[in-house]
Order: sequence, then structure tokens, then C-alpha cells
Amino acid sequence: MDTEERRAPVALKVLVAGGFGAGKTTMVGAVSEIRVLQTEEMLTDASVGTDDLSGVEAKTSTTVAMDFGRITIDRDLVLYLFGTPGQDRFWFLWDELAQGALGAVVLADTRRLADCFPSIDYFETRGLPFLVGVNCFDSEQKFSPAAVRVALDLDDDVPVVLCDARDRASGKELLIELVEYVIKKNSARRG
Ligand SMILES: Nc1nc2c(ncn2[C@@H]2O[C@H](COP(=O)(O)OP(=O)(O)OP(=O)(O)O)[C@@H](O)[C@H]2O)c(=O)[nH]1
Ligand SMILES: [Mg+2]
Repeated sequence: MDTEERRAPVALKVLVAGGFGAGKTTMVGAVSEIRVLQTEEMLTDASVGTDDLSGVEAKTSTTVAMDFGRITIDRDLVLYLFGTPGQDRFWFLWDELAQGALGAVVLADTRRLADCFPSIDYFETRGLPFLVGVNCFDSEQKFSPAAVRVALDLDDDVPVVLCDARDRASGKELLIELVEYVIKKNSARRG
């Protein structure tokens, strides 16, 4: 076995964040090559008035701790994915989940765009690089990436990418774009 074959891939941690029902669990499940660890609980009548299901009426469960999955990007790079819980009452878990993360994908549902503000705020405040994936929910997206950038008041360099959270190739593309963005950002910082 030569050195080339023995080299272990770099493993990095990436968060998949965004508002309630934006498609985080769906995306981690679509791209992961291992059986995803999910912490889903049923949405019951008790959530009426707390959880806004408009647009995702078919949703029957919600993430209460995290989703965990893994994707091999190439033989040098493996990403460990941590999907965050979408509801405000689980904020206390975020610091734990964000520790040591390379960056984040923030999924946005343009029918409820404001729901991803808290995620964006969180990453901006902590200086953790992120990109915005506009989840297309059957082409129902109401805004172009340019309009989303304006609406979310994003810095010019933050990538905004259309995606389909159910599609493995689309999710992988988002993750590759995020890694490239972080590399570019870091090398710009180093000068
Ligand atoms: N049509 C369509 N439905 C989608 C898409 N992505 C997710 N869904 C559906 O939208 C609902 C919400 O998806 P989840 O993946 O549970 O969302 P989440 O962001 O993990 O939700 P929380 O953990 O509760 O915040 C589910 O019923 C999905 O089947 C999409 O791209 N198109
Ligand atoms: Mg979820």
C-alpha cells in the first residue's frame, strides 16, 4: 500500500440550519450515505398555535435534538452533517452543535423567508461562514436568489443557491459550494 492509499480523509463538521420545516431533516436524509440518526417527534395537536405549518401541512414530525449524517465528497474529504432543530424552544442546543463546525448551510423556504433570520443572525454573530440554500418546494419559490439576498440583507460574498432538499446531487452541490466558500474566505483572510 503506498502513502497515497493510506492517507485518511479530512473529516469536517457542517451544520444544516434554517427555520421550522425548511427541509433540514429532508436534506440530511437525502445526502447521507449512512443511516441518519434522527430525533423526530410527532407533531400533535399541542403544537397548534406554536408551530406554523403553513406551506408544510403534510409535515407530521419535527426535530427535537438533531439529525446526524455523513457524506464523502471525495477521497480526501468527508463531511459530518448536523441538522439543527427548527423550533425556537431548542435554541439551547445550538452552541453545542456549532462547536468545531467548519460552516453551515442555512435552508430557506421563500414562502416563510423570515424564519431563517435567527439562523443567519446566529452565524453572523459568531463569524461562522454560511451559505443560503433556497429550497425550491416544487418550484414554489417566490423570489430569485438576488431577491433573497436583498431580503435577508446578506453580505455580497455569501452564496445564495437554489436547491431541492430531497435531491442528493443538489444537497451535495450545496455542501461543495460551502467548502469552496470557506476555503476562499480563509485564504483571503490570510492574504
Ligand atoms: N415539496 C417539497 N417538500 C419538501 C421539500 N423539502 C422538504 N419537504 C417537505 O417539507 C416538510 C418539512 O421537511 P423537514 O425536512 O422535516 O423540515 P425540517 O427543517 O427538518 O423541520 P424541523 O426539524 O421541524 O424544523 C416535510 O413534509 C418534507 O417532506 C421540497 O424540496 N419540496
Ligand atoms: Mg428537522
